[in-house]
Amino acid sequence: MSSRTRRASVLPALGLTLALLAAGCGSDSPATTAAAEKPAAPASSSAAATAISITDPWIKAADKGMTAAFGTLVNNTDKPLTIVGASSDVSAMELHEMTMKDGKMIMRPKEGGFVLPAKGRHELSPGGDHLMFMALTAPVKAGDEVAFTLKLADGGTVPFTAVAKPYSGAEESYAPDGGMDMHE
Ligand SMILES: [Cu+2]
Repeated sequence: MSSRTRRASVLPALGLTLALLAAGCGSDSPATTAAAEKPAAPASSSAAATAISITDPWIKAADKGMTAAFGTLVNNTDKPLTIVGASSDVSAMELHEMTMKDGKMIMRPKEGGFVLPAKGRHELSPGGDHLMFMALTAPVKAGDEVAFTLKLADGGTVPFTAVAKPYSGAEESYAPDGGMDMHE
């Protein structure tokens, strides 16, 4: 805004002519200096959006309380990527893993997040790592599409949509530090 105003007031006609010439003759032109003055676009979120894809995302249908989303996360880059968080309009979210404790499977927050190897995959499935919806604010019915966003360690964000399916498993206890069971 300010650079445009300044240029327009100093060289009203010439600036316009240069801009038109630049539009007609491709990339190597003096007018690119003006373009370079623009603040850099927040590239991280759009770059992140193509860096990670998710195959067959789905969320377990539930009327209330907790539920979880699954799918296969795919890292399309040649660098490892770490997912450190997730968010959704319908619930607070956590990254969870399953582990054995006192002879039964419990789930707990995944320390360090989900690490996707370079060009690698990370499976989220019932009985394994999953995206936990901690407390639904509205029922998620079979066929609903639920939007959520993954947050990367580098600050990028990746939006996804999961379709809701009925599923009778994944009723494991939640024990973030050993003792707490949460049953609906
Ligand atoms: Cu969980």
